[in-house]
Amino acid sequence: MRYRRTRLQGSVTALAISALANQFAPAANVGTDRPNIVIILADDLGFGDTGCYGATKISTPNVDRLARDGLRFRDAHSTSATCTPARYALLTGEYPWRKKGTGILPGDAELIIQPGRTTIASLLQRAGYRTGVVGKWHLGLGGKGGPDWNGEIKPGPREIGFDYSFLMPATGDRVPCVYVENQRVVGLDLNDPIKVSYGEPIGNEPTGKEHPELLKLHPSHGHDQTIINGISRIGYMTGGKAARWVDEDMADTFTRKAVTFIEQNKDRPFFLYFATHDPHVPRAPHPRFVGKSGCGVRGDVIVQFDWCAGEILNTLDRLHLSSNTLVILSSDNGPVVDDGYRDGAVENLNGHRPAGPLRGGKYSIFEGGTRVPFIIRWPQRIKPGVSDALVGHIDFLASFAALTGQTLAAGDGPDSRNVLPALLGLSQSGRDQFVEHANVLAMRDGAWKYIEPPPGTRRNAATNAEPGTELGGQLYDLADDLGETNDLIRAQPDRSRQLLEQLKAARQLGRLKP
Ligand code: NG6
Ligand code: CA
Repeated sequence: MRYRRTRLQGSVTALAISALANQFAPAANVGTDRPNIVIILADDLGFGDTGCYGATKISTPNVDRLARDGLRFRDAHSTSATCTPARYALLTGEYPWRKKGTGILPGDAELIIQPGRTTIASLLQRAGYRTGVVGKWHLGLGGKGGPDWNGEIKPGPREIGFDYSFLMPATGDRVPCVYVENQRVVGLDLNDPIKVSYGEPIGNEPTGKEHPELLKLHPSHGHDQTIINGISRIGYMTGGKAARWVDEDMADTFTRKAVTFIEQNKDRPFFLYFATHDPHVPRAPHPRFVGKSGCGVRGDVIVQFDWCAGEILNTLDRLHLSSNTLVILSSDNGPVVDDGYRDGAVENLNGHRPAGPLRGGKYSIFEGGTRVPFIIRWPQRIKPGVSDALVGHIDFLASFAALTGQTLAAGDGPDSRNVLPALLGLSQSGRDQFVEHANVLAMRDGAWKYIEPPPGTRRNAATNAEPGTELGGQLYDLADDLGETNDLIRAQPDRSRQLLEQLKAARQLGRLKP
């Protein structure tokens, strides 16, 4: 037991006892193994987007290699069908719908996770890990009033447990289009300060709305404000010209930073949260990936994502770290094809099915919204295979606590469950119940799924996504009907009522039964 900080197991006696206990504990609870942990989280990658999950048109050799050597889950979930709430839950272990202000954030939002709160990063820090986040953040930065782009940007990742950060602050399609490394905008010239507005237009830079002739990528919905790198965005921005990113280089930039973090920390336990931009919009692959998928630009950025994942795996191999590194690859929410730019993704799909056999996708309460690719590899401990255990990103907190021999304090990760035995392939069962979240909530109890009725039924105008809501609610038996086409709400009123009650209890109690 060589914890740098032992807030939770303070006294020497406690340490000795727990060391002794660990000696005899079942393998899944051994708290002295400290594998490096790398989470590779794609943005909007669907259940059917990779070869190991059945894609036949898009080639993803690196993701497939990870699956071949690891455990591939078929019923693993993000909490939510969009980004901010999904990432909030992944880090905190709390259902995002319990907290106001966890919806899709604008690029100038303040940090929505309370500084000092236990997250997977601070938990691993306590176990002696060096922690880093590279890539998409989208959880807000700064205190009240949002971030000071021209000064020190805090609170942010550091205040919730990350020693190192290199961020895209919000999304690729939202201003400001600059990177933030630790607490500063990278490459900022203070004589050209950054200003950002999500209300009134500011400055006199051209917008997509007024100057479509300047665009290399045209919006299909929204996305018609300040033009950066020939692409109009959500929000207005002026200044920071020298600091602006080039979309085509983003995958390389993030990958380089992630690889450097691994190299610099190869001699100690480290935790890397590598959150790629791909395949989110705007899709602007590096020229070497253009046309490589045969399925249009969305396919090309999936090939680019696969390359990024491969670089991480190659780095672990090169540094002889693979056998004791736990790698998890997943996605923050389901897939979407037209998400606001006319990039040809719809026209060029070429028969590819981003959600595979699932109904719905991003924004949807059907399984396509939150059932995501999820592969875990730890050669020293996990036997390769496939698992149908029900698990969620929300369970990382409690499971990593178990892995590193820590106890969570009351109130930490209230909805997180220790599913470590399932993650390690020692058990085929994960959690019994799980709440899925899009515009409404759905209760999963084993293979049964109850979708609550919406306040009003509407299609998502921006994307034509299928929200999946029906007045009166819906009931599906996923064991028989993975594609959610046979609504049993009328046929099974008792079961529907029971699931509705479970959902109510989850809402009220703040806690599901373990
Ligand atoms: C939506 C955007 C969409 C995307 C999404 C967030 C429009 C019309 N649509 O509001 O393009 O940015 O927000 O995606 O503006 S997420 O993966 O970060 O949740
Ligand atoms: Ca997303």
